[in-house]
Amino acid sequence: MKIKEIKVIVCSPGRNFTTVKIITDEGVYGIGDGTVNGRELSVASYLEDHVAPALIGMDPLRTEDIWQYLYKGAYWRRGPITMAAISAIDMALWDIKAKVAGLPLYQLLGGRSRDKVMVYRHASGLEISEVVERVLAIKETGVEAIRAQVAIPGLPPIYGTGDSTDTAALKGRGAIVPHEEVWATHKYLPLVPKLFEKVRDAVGWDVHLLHDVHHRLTPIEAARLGKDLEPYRLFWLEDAIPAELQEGFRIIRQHTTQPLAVGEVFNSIYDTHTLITEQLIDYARVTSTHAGGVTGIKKIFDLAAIYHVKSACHGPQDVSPIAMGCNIHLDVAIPNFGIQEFASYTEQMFDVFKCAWSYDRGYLQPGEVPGHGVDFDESLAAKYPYKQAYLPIARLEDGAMTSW
Ligand code: CS2
Ligand code: MG
Repeated sequence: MKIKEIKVIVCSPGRNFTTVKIITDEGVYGIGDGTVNGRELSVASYLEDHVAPALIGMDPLRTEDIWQYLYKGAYWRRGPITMAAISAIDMALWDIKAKVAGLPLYQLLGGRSRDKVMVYRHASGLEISEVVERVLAIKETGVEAIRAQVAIPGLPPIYGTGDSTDTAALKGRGAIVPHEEVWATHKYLPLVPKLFEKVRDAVGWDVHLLHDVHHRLTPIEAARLGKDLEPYRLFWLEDAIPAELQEGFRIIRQHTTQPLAVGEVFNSIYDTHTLITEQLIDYARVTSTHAGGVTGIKKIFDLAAIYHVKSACHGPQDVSPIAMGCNIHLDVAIPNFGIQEFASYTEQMFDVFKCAWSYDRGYLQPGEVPGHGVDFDESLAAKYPYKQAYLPIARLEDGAMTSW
């Protein structure tokens, strides 16, 4: 079997996605997700200009060798664009391999280790009372784990609180530019424990509660927040500090028993190995789109398993339904599954990406069809052309740039 053709398609059924389709000389094909939010065209260009031409004629079943060819073979290693391209190819190749085997992907990853995949869903709002209502409403739908976020009084709504801001490009300076958010740590820090006091009171102790800091604190601020949240026993505190400073987690760890999660922006095992081997985190949030596909995140989760670190694949809407499918197959198979983020998708997205995986009352199932079980409607996708969009940026109240 040989790789005959590689198509790269960028479409926008409500948001932008970069999708790869690998077609073999025997007619079997596989699809993969290479979406990097706000950088979709860069991944497409890397794939089209540099990756696809080199892979034509190769044996698609050599998933590990092709992964190494693209990773070790490239002098310029790692980075979100390169790794998203490798991820997309890798997912498509595993799809082909599992289709050829006539098995759902999870069977090739060791078979089932569990019956179902627990998810967490998002509750957010401008006021604490609004968030509490949403948490209760989500709980009513059978969900057992909920992330709660609230806007900071006196500041405009930010990421994860009001309307979604994560594709909010604005017209300005004669072009489309990123939406700008305002951040004030001293207003945020006392607010979050108040939020969780109210949420915990309302929801009781059977529901797991999570919170995403989105990389906005320093280590000592995060340590303070972790201590203040201890009475409410969060499932985790996510992305407490900018993720690239792995040493910073030592400071947080010294001060709080609050479980910690990080990794949605990581793209290789080297971004996270200190955090894992020093047991500085509890959950690794890498996802198949950004950390090297099925092959890449399996390596990370296998290392993590040795150090009591569990999986928690990133799963917002910009991780496409294809990558969500791959994540779910890994989630059922690996021994150290923790939780799966699930923001779900719109009907328009589900029309373009046909999924064998399914969601019901707080749990996901991978489906039993051969491959990863997600197909892509190319002609429908063509009706939704790419639309320029950005992730927001964040500034302090004095106008200085800050992490988001
Ligand atoms: C978030 C994401 O899902 C999460 O936890 O942090 O919404 C993230 O901001 C986006 O995926 C960025 O593209
Ligand atoms: Mg996050």
